[in-house]
Amino acid sequence: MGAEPLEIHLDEQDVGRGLRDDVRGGLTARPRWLPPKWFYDARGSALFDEITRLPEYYPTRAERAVLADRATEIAAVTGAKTLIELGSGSSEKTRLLLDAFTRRGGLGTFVPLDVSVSALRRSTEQIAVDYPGLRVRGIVGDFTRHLDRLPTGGRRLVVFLGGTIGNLLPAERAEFLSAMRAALEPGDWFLVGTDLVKDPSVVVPAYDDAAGVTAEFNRNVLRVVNRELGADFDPEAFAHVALWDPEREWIEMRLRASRPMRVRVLDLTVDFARGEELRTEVSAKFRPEGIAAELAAAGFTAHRFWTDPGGLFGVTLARA
Ligand code: AVJ
Repeated sequence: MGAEPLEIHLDEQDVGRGLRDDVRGGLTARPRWLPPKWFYDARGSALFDEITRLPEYYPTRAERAVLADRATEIAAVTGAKTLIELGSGSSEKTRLLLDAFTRRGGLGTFVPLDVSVSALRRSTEQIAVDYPGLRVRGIVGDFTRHLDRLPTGGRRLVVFLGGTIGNLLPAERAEFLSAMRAALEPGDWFLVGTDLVKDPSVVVPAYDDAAGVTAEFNRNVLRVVNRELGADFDPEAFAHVALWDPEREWIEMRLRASRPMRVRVLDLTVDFARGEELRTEVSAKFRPEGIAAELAAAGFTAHRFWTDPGGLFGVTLARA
């Protein structure tokens, strides 16, 4: 059947405006920050795929183990007609669900939503080839803004994998979960993957790998800003930092200026002192009781919670 043309809810103008607003807001704030969604141009998406194969980066393998174990059960319990994936990227692990739904029968449509046009083009074309008979409707959109644009009707299962929900700050997370619940009807389902709190000696290397792939991924945001906004960051002059925050139970990625620098971007002149840091990502880790409480606060009922055998990563199936 082939994938349907991508549905664009975020055009180049919106993306450009969003990036300019984030750069203006984040680079004039103290401490400085940039939101992680800007990592994912074609090169950033490829680097992230490389991260998922690193020996230190356990979340992808751990989540895949849960899905491999539970996909048949998820298909049976939800009986979904439409599978929607938020922040779908390559949709590689989602194939475990698509396989289970294919065995079971009854799934008609797959709707991946992502900010990355390049990732979405590749994944929708491949999935349409590999799952003939499945309607594949890719949506270019931002899961913090476009939940009201999801297809309605039929029994829906929305999946949000990889622990990407951990990129949202706690207040943003509460807002996202409420919007998610509001976009669903009673009887629809929500499947969410969350990396779990564990010893920093395991978490930190996952965000600071020996081969330096995560460092390149981190610096890629500066390349995106250079290309899209004509900034003159010297990415090589920024060191990759991954830091565990024990109070907030999250990992922060930062870029640390290795020398004093003056950067020009938009109409701004941004001076970095040597050692000054720019926060580029928060990746929150969760406790099972915290996940259930956050879902309940948004109006979901947590139905099942599973982990991989190592207890590294959690997957929750909740009902709207
Ligand atoms: C795709 C957001 C889940 O937070 O672990 C990987 C991104 N950042 N290495 C994560 C990421 C650094 C990843 N998520």
